[in-house]
Amino acid sequence: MPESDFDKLKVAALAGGVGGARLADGLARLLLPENLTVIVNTGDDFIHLGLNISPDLDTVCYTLSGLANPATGWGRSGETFSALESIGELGGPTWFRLGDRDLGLHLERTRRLRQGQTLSQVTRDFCRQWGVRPAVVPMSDDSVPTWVYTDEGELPFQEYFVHRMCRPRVSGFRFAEVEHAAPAPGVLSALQSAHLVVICPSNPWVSVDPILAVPGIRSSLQIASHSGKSPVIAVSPIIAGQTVKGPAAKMFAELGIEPSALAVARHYGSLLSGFVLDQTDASQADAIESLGMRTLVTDTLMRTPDDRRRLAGEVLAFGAQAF
Ligand code: FO1
Repeated sequence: MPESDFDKLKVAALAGGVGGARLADGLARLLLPENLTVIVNTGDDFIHLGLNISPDLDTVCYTLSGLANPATGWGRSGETFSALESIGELGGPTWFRLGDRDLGLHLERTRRLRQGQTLSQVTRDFCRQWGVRPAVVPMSDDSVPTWVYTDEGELPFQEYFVHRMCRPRVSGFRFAEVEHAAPAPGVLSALQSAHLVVICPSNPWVSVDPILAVPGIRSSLQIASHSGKSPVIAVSPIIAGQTVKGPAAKMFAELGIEPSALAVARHYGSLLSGFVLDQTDASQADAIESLGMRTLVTDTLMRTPDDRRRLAGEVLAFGAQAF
């Protein structure tokens, strides 16, 4: 499919952390902005230092606006940490590395939420200020915090993931109150009108499952996929048994799941029309196809902005074959 044909494609992408944000950025480089909606996990959100923090939403917005720290993938480039140092001097918590500029965002978001604006309204406005043109939408405006079942009891997600560096042994996850959550405005309409749905290379268990658990989202994907109207394509976040970022491989092992592209494909199962896996995992392609989905084997590692664009182009061309 020539790149010019991408102008006709309407895409909804589901994204969590850094890998998801990078593929979303590749998609944004190829699609018309009005044809891309990025639906983002907010299960990682938490209140810290009295502020509303939305790590995955911020990672996506910073990445799409070119403000992201290229080394970590989260937070902003060229950050300073004077406020955090000052908090530390006073004996406050410094385990969650909030930079000065990033803190400005959290202060302003918290102020607006307290005034009664919704998370999707605040996000839309921040994106406009940053010049981010595709729609970036939280999965829900309701709070759906992820809790982690561990051998040390139930822990809030960031406590487990960042503070405890995934050291406690994990046995499962809970998305609190998700049954009462509503998809944020624009989520279901984006899924219903998309020609193609892309599940970005984000952790299936903690970044994508919270999105799918919001009532109405999984069923919209199921209808899209099964009716053949809009294929659902997932990109594996696992390359050669490892995650590119984050300690998810340890998490998988503790959950009794072999960290592999095949395990990810099995996890999404019949939701998918197609699956994109890394060339180092090519030997798993036949087993994945036997699950009833087509496969694309390619280089899925996104080191540079050019890689994001190339991978996004391959995903779009692969998805569009069935469209
Ligand atoms: N991840 C870390 O591993 N350590 C941090 O100190 C940290 C700070 C941080 C600050 C703002 C932000 O938006 C994200 C931040 N992250 C940090 C990343 C983040 O918490 C996780 O990677 C995601 O929640 C998982 O997708």
